[in-house]
Amino acid sequence: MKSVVTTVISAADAAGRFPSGSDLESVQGSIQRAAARLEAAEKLAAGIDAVTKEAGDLVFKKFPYLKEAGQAGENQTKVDKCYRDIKHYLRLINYCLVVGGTGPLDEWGIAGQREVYRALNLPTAPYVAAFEYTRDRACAPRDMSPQALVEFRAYLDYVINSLS
Ligand SMILES: CCC1=C(C)/C(=C/C2=NC(=C\c3[nH]c(/C=C4\NC(=O)[C@H](C)[C@H]4CC)c(C)c3CCC(=O)O)/C(CCC(=O)O)=C2C)NC1=O
Repeated sequence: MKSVVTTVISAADAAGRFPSGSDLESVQGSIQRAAARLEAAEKLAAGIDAVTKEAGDLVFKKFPYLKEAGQAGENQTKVDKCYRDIKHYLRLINYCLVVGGTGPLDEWGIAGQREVYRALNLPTAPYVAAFEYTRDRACAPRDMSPQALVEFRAYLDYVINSLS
């Protein structure tokens, strides 16, 4: 799985050299932020059901048309899949916080997502709204420390950008 460490090592290996000073600086920067990331991962895991519910509720409040016939939230099965999708992304964000890189999101969440949503006729704006809401609602020190919140928000922004 891709992380800052594997990325640096494989780039150096491909070039047949030792990691450079700036390579090592980026590894060191990531390790220095590890405590904040692990705190964010722990707090997110503890609150994942509540965070998912709030974000999903926001989606159907902000886009009530989704519950109309023929739309992506027209029945309970589809509504449940929507909340499930939000939780999938949050779980992948949790993995990224642990790994210290975007590998889990890139490999399991983002690769192919556009094709899937296009094929299923799912609008992406509601996903964006869900994660923007989560990003803006999360608050330090109530939910986690300011440093942990920076790390959590960075991956939320990464998901938002991938869907925007
Ligand atoms: C781990 C990474 C991962 C992701 C991200 C993922 C997404 C994902 N969401 C799906 C479906 C779905 N996703 C939704 C979601 C929504 N409904 C709404 O009203 C909103 C617009 C939206 C929530 C924000 C719906 C309704 C379906 C079913 C669509 C259908 O059957 O027509 C499907 C098709 C397979 C299925 O029906 O389960 C995938 C692959 N699967 C994965 O494994």
